[in-house]
Amino acid sequence: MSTLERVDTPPAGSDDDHLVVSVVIPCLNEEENIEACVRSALEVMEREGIRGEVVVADNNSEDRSAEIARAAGAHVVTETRRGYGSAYLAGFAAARGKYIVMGDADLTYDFAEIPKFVAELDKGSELVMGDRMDNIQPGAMPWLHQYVGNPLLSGTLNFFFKTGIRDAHCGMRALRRDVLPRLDLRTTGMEFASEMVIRAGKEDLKVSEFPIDYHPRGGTSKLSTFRDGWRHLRFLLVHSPTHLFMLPGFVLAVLGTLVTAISIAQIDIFGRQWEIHTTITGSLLMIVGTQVLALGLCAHAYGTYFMGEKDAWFDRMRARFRLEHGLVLGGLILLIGVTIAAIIVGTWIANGTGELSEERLAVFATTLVVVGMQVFFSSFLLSILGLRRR
Ligand SMILES: Nc1nc2c(ncn2[C@@H]2O[C@H](COP(=O)(O)OP(=O)(O)OP(=O)(O)O)[C@@H](O)[C@H]2O)c(=O)[nH]1
Ligand SMILES: [Mg+2]
Repeated sequence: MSTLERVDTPPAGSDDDHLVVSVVIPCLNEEENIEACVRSALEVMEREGIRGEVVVADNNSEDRSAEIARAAGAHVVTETRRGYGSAYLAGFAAARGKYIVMGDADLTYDFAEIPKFVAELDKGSELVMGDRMDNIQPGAMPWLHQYVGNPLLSGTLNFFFKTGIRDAHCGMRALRRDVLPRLDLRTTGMEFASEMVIRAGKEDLKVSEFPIDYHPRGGTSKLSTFRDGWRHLRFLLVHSPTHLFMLPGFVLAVLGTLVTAISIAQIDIFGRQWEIHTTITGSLLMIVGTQVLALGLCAHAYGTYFMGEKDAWFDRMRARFRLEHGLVLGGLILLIGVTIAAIIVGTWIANGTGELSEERLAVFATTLVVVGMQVFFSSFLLSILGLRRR
């Protein structure tokens, strides 16, 4: 018997299931803890009259986790590809309940909270998050995670994606199983926790959050502080071209333009004029800023056309601007650069091709030519990315 009330329930995968809850537990070498986790989840559901099952997604554990989980009453599925996300994806595929409650196999979370998660889903939430932040028991979380890693990653996630979730990496959460196709989760590692919250935000799911306790772990941690922290951060960055490219690109381009303008106009700052070295710095900043902006636009286009991202800002931009606008803008910038260069050469010839000391202006003219070409060709690349769009 792998589930409660299995007797009258149809086989796995059937739509006629009447199971309300599937508790899905990812498990990698947790033989010290898994029995207590499975039993407590089954017991609380039985006590509260919740028709439920426990699915243990075993990540090919090398210890006795799988057989212990099975003996304790869980339905065990094996996922050979390692990773927290891989384990969950396999567990979700096997789950049959209307709701899914997620929790680690390490006794850090209290499965007695299951009814509260169910009540929130019954009230209309589509994703319910636990919030550990005010109830972390002594020894439950290393200080580096509690005071640096978690606030930094949750802060970055909320700055980028405005989810408003306080504890975005909490491992105890619950969701309606029918929102899984909309979430379309894909990541295989610990960043799965971030992916779910971000996707829920993008899909405008009804999300609620309530405080839960976080207890010290049994057995050994599978979390690698820097590797897993970086996987989270990398995920946040590559899913937000606005913060990865557009903002830094904009700052670099504006700064470069300012620095170049100040040195060309010979404006005194700090009691001295900025000379050729400053112009070169400004010029390089302008070029790299333009490049980063162009990469950002291409990343937005890729997300919109190939990854089904709903990107209101990019949609407004592409409704307003066409390829020809980019070509005209690039051509204009290039033309201004060429004109300035022609004036420098013309004046020099008119003065009898003698001394030439228009370095700052020459750097500026060259910069405009380069930037103009960047805009021109990037516009074509953007257009190419949109060729196969539906
Ligand atoms: N890290 C990790 N966890 C896995 C993997 N496969 C399954 N798991 C399970 O996923 C859950 C989360 O892993 P934990 O080691 O508890 O990570 P954590 O909760 O972020 O950190 P702790 O504070 O140490 O509990 C546990 O139940 C693991 O057994 C895997 O490949 N990597
Ligand atoms: Mg854990």
